[in-house]
Amino acid sequence: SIEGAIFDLDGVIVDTAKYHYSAWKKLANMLGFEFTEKDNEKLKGVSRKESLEILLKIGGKENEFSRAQREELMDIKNNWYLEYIVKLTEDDILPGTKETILTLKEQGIKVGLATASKNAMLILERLKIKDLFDAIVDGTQISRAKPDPEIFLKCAQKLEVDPKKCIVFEDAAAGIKAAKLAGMFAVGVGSLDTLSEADIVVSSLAQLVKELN
Ligand code: B16
Ligand code: MG
Repeated sequence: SIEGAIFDLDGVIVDTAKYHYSAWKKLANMLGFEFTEKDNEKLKGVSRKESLEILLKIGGKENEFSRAQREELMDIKNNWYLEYIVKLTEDDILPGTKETILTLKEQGIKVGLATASKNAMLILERLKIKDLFDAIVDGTQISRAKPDPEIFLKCAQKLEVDPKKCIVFEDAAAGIKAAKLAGMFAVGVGSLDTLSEADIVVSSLAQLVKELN
């Protein structure tokens, strides 16, 4: 039986994935190349640093920048991203999110958040949902990015729940892989095309709520 539920943030609870995409696209254009929505799938759930590596490779510029310049590029991208984030409000919480979390809690299931984002605390403050979680693990607390299972195992540990008794809600292929490597039940939130490794796929948490009712 399930004792813990772990949520991804970007793309599951709030649609920041589109802001990440806009900011990365702007960076690619600044560097002189195109960056498509399909390219962007490879960045979902992946750390900022690794995202930049993937992006530079797509533009054929993987050998062009020093470490210091790469830090600068990441800062530029993050500042663009933050311009969107500071405007987030409670209305940006995706439909079905609160209902899903509250339903789980009513059943005595502990609820955690596991996100690769280093901006997570800011986002949670904007959305006013920090208190909904019994445990939070963000990008500042992990050393290995998804698809490594570290983030989910750490969250289960904080929740004091056996990883095998956890269910994960994820929108990224890398996150589904991480959840499966952690021995958890993985719910893909999005499309079957990209999330085929998940145990089940729902199009959104709103759809899940509708199906459960
Ligand atoms: P930041 P998640 C991930 O969040 C995003 O999916 C990914 O696209 C992003 O690069 C990563 O966070 C790092 O975010 O630049 O804010 O530190 O999906 O794991 O909640
Ligand atoms: Mg995500």
